[in-house]
Amino acid sequence: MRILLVMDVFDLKITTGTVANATETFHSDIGIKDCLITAIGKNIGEAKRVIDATGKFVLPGGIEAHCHIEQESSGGIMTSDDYYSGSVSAAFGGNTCLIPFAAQHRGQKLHDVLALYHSRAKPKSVIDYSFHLIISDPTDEVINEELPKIIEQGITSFKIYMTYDKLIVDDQQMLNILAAAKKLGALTMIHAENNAMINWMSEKLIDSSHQEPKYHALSHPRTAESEAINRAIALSSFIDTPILIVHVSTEAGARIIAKARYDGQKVFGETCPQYMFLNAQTMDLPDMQGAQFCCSPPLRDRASQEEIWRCLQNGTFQVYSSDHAPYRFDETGKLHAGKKPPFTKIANGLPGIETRLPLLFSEGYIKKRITLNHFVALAATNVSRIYGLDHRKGSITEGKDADIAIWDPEVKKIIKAEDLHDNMEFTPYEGMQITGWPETVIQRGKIVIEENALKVERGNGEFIHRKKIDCTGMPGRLAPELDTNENFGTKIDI
Ligand code: DUC
Ligand code: ZN
Ligand code: ZN
Repeated sequence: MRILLVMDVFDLKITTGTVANATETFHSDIGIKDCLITAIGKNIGEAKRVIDATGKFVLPGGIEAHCHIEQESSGGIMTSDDYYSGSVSAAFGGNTCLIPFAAQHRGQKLHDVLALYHSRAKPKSVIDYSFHLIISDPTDEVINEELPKIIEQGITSFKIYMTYDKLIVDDQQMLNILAAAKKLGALTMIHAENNAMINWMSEKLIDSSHQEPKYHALSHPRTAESEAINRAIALSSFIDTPILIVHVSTEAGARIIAKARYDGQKVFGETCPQYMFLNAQTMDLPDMQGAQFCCSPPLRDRASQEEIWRCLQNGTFQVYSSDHAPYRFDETGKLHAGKKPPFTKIANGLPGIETRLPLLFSEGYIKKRITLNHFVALAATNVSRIYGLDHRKGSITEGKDADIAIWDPEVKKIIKAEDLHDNMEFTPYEGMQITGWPETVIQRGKIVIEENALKVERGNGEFIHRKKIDCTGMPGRLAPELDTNENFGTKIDI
């Protein structure tokens, strides 16, 4: 009896908050012991430490599932954030888990790529992490020998590019990767833009001396995105394997995803804050400042912002990620090719890992465009399921990691670059007024952020082994030409 009493003492208890998951909201205390949520209810017992969350929202820690941290671009430019500053910034923005990219450049072995990214993340990340693997060189050895080992190491998602001359995979290579993903239980993320259209437009613009940053937007036409999304879906549904189209910027692209889902194909969609909160007008700022807003796909117009919002509200997009790709406004980043480079030589990407959730909370939940539960789904729960983390993360449930963000829904802030914790000197969201911010962030029961201060050492984060994608309950069928019941019994080994 005595022993039981001792065991009942929690390491931490969060009391009287409004707790929300993706499916319910309730008032309850939460008990945490040995890194896990072990009790949810009233009168749950004593704790060594108590956090009074009266008037606060107690939510699952955010999972940032698309960010570029300590990653060299295909042009050899390093992001300004390493695993320390990137993870600290993520934590201040209410996240407790990251899935950045481990990028294979051509000629590299996957084993070496992963060893490199593990060595970057392990000593520095203050929150838990995994990696998505970028595949740019799908040789037979990569497909047949290396990928199976990667999956066994708990890395169960790949990203491929349909554009960028040094990353692009052609349609046949895509089929090889998609087939491997199907066999291995991986999800393939796709950067869908038509490379030829981009190169063709870029040449025309540069040849006619239109080289300022704003022309980056014109060089990536909307149709380049929709054509590539169509093709990606055609290829993946041919072999009936799930894909996720990342950073969708257009209504046309979103409609193709919505239709494919309606038609029973295994397709997920992601969008990002920049397509909801920004538009291409800022790319015309003087003195090269427009370079700060160059990302791919590019910012669109005001009407697009509304359309992307609508597709987030109606569920076309299940994933909302920052696509944090931080390049400073200097020769280490945006202006690496000189003080006034043509738009084709400006580093591509925007920072936003810390502002992702506060922007959605304020503009989405506070302004009643989404419910609190939908906010939680987009912050954490959907990606925990899609990317195989839900055995540990993504909801406030007994037995799961005690990864929790306590939000003050009333605090008002103005976003300023100087207040953020990434290694950037600008934010594209400078001056935006925000209501609500995460004030306490807890990882596996340990306080990471409290009273605007970091409370853990570098290396506090752990690598999380992810599950394979579970296609149970997803619609979709193999193309008849591949199906032995329909193709004269021909066995085609995919
Ligand atoms: N793709 C990304 O996913 N992020 C930044 C730039 C890009 O092209
Ligand atoms: Zn991309
Ligand atoms: Zn990205």
